[in-house]
Amino acid sequence: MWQRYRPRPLEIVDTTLREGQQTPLLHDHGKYFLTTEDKRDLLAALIRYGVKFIELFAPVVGPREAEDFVALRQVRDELAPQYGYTFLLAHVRCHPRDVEAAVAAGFNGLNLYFGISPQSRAFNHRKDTETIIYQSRALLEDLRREHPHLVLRFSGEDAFRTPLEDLFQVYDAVAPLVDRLGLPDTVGTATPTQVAKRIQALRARYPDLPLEVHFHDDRGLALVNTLTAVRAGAQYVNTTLLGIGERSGITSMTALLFNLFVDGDYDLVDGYRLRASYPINVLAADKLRCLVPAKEPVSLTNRTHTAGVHQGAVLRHPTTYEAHPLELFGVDEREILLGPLSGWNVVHYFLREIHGFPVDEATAREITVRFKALASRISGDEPPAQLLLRLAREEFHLTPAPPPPPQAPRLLPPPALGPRVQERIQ
Ligand code: HCA
Ligand code: CU
Repeated sequence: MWQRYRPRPLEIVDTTLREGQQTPLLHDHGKYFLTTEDKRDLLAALIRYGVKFIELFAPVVGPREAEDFVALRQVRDELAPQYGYTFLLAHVRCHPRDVEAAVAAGFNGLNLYFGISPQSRAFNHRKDTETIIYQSRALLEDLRREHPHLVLRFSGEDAFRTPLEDLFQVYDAVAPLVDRLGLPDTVGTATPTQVAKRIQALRARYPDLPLEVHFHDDRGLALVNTLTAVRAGAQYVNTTLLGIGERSGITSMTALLFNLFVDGDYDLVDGYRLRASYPINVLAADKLRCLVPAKEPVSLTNRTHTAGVHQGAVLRHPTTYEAHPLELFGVDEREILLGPLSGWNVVHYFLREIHGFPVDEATAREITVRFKALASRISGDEPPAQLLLRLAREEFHLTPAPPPPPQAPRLLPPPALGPRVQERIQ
């Protein structure tokens, strides 16, 4: 299968079900782990999205993971006729026992990792470079001999705190035995400049081996580092849905594809169902019992407007404050939140177009002055819409007119607000 697959210019190696399950958010929201059902749904969504490489925990991690693999393999097999084959990869330490269990379980490949950084060597496995090389080579030689069909990747954990000579020493030894080399920024220390340099150095030394990158977001640089790595020639990228992962997580899949698209790298996003980006984020958020994070670029947040000036302009023409084609990524609606910062435009729109009050612009401005004066009282007991309706009725003695004959709303050149927006604005 692997030998016959022609990798695309950018291959997402999704690790939502491995790295993603290490997110503290699962604890914050009292969920702790993804159920088998959750995992099946997420895997199916990723396969439909166009992801061909999925990283899972190795079976040695625990009985739950081992059992779930059987269910996940079934999902993959069921979807293969329609969506093509998806490679399920086990994330494993370079330990013969761990590796044997993953191979016996029926994984298509192994994402092997071994810490080479001074920190890993001193405080993690306590092995010197010679031992790392000896053990990794022995394991890989056996694997290559016994299971030539497996996809093999080798990563030096904490690669960006590993001196380049040390990385080269180990990678030189394993390179002839693997399908690709990984470069994980385990603790999120890397900067784009360092990333570009390292990728170039590895590309020059191993011109025939694809590189795989994995960036943690401790400095908030995961996305820009990933973009830099891809542009410097990394072909495989580890991502998760919503960017979830250990600590602040890694690169979000949809954030990456969205940015590549916005920058015009269409060949790199080819093969991914971009329109399913927002729905897949909502699915992941739902599984975590949270909302799509506000910092996720492919979010409804990025089509939500609260300040009066913004709202007025967006009602006139959305491009004033929406620069990106988020609708191509499945964010089909926008929200204009009626609230303490809203101006007369939205008050007018809300009362007239949504609630049918016969209110002219001058009255809308007067109502807005009252609404703003009382804005500090807005609370869960009397939310903004309720306050505004009360003012219109009680202080301005307005009553809604019978619904007008259907016609395009006056303020909106294109029909700018979706049904959901109307709900939110009410
Ligand atoms: C970890 C391991 C890892 C592995 C990445 C990889 C990292 O959880 O410590 O295998 O490429 O960030 O180094 O996620
Ligand atoms: Cu990681």
